[in-house]
Amino acid sequence: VTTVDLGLSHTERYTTPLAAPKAINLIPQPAQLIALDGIFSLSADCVIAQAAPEAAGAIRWLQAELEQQCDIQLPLQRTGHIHYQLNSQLAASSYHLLVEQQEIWLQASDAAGFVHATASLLQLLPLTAEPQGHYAIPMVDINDHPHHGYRGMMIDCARHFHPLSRLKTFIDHLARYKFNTFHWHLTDDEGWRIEIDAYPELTEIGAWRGPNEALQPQYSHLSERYGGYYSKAEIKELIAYAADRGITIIPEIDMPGHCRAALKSLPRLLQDPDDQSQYSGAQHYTDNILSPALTGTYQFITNVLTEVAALFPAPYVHIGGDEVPDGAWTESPACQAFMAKHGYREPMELQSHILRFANEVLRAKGKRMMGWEEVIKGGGVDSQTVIYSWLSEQAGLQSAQAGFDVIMQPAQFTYFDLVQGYSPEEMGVDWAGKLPLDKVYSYRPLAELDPQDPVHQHLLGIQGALWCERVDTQQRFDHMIYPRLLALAEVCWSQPQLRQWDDFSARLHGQLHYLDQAGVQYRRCD
Ligand code: TNX
Repeated sequence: VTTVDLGLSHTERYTTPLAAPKAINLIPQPAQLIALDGIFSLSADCVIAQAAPEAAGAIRWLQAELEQQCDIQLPLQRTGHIHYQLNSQLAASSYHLLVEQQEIWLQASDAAGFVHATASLLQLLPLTAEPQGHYAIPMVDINDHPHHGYRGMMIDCARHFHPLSRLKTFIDHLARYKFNTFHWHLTDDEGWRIEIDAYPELTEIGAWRGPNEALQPQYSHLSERYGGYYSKAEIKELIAYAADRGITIIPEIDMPGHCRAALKSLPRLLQDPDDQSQYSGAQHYTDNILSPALTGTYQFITNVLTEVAALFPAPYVHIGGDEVPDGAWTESPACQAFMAKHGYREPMELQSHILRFANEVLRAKGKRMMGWEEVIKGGGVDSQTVIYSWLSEQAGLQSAQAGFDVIMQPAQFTYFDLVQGYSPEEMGVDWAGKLPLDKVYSYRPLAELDPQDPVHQHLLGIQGALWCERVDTQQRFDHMIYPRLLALAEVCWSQPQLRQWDDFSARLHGQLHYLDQAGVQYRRCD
């Protein structure tokens, strides 16, 4: 065993992976890794020992991955070589992984810990078998725990529809890199992607573009319908699939802005016929905002959120709340009367009115509301609302200082729709600058704050986001996400003092071989 002293306390003693007998390229970097001499030979003769119910999902995931990667089907029997053991001494989400010559031990105190231990084991698995047919897993002793509790990725499935199979593969990768949350952006101006029993129009109309349809005139030249939605059965399937892999799915129903698909699908309920307001949002839509003055708006919110709350087991629902532009609601007699009735002076108070209503619906269903940072405008929402800060690091700091729990998703460091290099052919937007891999890696949330400042308690974690205005194919999806996802994984998980760019780049090469084998069309590194 070669131990390298990095000047850390003895509890943080760390062995650099470079000292391992075989290259160990774990991402994210674990808190403590000791490389041992020798290998465990994994073959079709290996057996997984039956374990506590907390390990059931992780075991199913291990079996699925080994079948896919190695064509090996490991049985589950009373005794075996691979042991999932409950260890109540370990903190939530942390794990101990010990690979010995004859046995593998995965210890955790909860389902999340077992999944993360499995992720490390899967990363130790070589890409090719030895000539004798077995896979040589290097012997290691790993003690590991996450730095940030919430480690998420948002995918915009509204601007373009991503088929369920694409999302499943993506969830496999989220789990492999120890994320624990998938934020599912299901509705927007360009599409409504979730089946709602109360309003079949939302998916009959709102999920499709072209030919000759009202939703997106610029796509009316298309000769075939283009788009899609997720049925409730498919959503349940994805929730269960993600749950095995330790991933919670948080649904987002964006309101009161970004609602064009809903408005065009349900004009009888949602359209204010006398609204002459002139506005144009960030994406130039002039007709995408729910009206606070229509009873239909509240019926719609109640019915949709009730079905969403029943479908998703997560304790949270995200209600959007972003990008309502100036000018909204200003030239509507109904909105003016509504403002006078409630004594509101600013149009933004109307947004708060709608969001507070949504919050009541969710609270009655036992759910906590989440929203983009603009939800604190115009009188704002309940202080229990979780705020996703996206415009800047500074805005996140302010929300946390105001007492909100925050998820940091600053565009400058976490928006994977941003270009990632300097060539003019580079795909992506640059309204928040360029976002090369090393910039993602450099992100430190709330770094300006004194480490002892109690405001840190309001930082729940970090999220990356793929907005998909321009992401319509698997190739583009992969190109924008990978390998930046791996840099973000380490930002989310690893202890800050263990994060070193050169070391990460070296380990990344090992992971890129895996992505190649898995057919991921990642952006080549410079
Ligand atoms: C801002 S971030 C948006 C999205 C866009 C994205 C493009 C946020 C809450 N809203 O609607 O797709 O910028 O980068």
